[in-house]
Amino acid sequence: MCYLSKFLKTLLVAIYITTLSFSASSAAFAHGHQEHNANQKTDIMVMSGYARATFPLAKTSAVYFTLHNQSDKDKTLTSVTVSEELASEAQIHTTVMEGDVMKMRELEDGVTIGAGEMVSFESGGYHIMLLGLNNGLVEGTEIKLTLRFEDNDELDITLPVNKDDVKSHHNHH
Ligand SMILES: [Cu+2]
Repeated sequence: MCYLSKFLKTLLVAIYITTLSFSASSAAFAHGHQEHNANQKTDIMVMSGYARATFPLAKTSAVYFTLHNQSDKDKTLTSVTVSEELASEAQIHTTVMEGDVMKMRELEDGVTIGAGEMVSFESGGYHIMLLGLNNGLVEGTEIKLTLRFEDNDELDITLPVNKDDVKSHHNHH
């Protein structure tokens, strides 16, 4: 837990390898905050979303959620935007192993969610990286993001800022 928190707070790398199993993710996230922002236009439901709280001078943080594509065609999340007051940029990242080191990499082509499928953005995998935070992220506040999809659909979402990884809490039960 301490080891985990340090890495989370400094955001050097993602922390532990999590199997991107949708069923496992759903079970873990069931204890977390439920944020259902269904949007008829995009047919994408955002579940269990949150941004990680930081110390005040932190310049980066990460956002996690599960996207459920409720339409009958594939959807690709191509970009995410954040208000300038909060941060200078939001990027779609993945986590990859380079030798023994986990590194984050921007996904220029975005992430595709197959028709009817769910994709989890979580520690050790996909995540939304916030860069150039102005005042860090304060626990208990909310942030607004706009998700953009390849067909120019947009989805505005509001997510809570939580201090810890939902799964860290879960592991203490
Ligand atoms: Cu990242």
